[in-house]
Amino acid sequence: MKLHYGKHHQTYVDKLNTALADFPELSALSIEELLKNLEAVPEEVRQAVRNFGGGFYNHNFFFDIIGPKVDNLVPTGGLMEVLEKSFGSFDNFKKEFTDKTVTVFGSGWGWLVKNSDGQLAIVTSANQDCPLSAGSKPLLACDVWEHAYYLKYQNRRVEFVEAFFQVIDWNRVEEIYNT
Ligand code: MN3
Repeated sequence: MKLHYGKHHQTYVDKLNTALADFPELSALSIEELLKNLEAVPEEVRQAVRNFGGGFYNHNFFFDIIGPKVDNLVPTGGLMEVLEKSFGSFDNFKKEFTDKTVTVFGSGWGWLVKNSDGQLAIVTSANQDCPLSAGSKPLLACDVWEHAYYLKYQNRRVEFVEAFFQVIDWNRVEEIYNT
């Protein structure tokens, strides 16, 4: 995690800043605004914003919703009801999230998102693509690039996602869901 945060995450931040150096009007926007309106970003830096901006946002999000010591392994507020309603049960949600996330082909992410119609959905994205660019609000993110798990889990992605579920800060996820 230290390597992931200090090196991989930092690289995205640095590369985004370099890419935007000649675009002060873009630097003035929040990363959310940039990713939500990728098509409005000048073509010469659009891919850089998509890759490095996505990498910056996605990692910030990922590190925000996990923690070394969590109080509860499932949501305790209204989000639990919504998950049960949307997926039948928390266990079903966890199974579907895990199945979809471990089968991401190549590098990418597994997400729980709230779509613009208010429905929850489990989606995946390739590379550093972000659900914000598809009009969805991220609620939960699991990084399944090899750099996220290979040092400790080698090819055992399922074990990594299982471990991820032990460190999700559901109180934080609930906050994000409610804002
Ligand atoms: Mn990563």
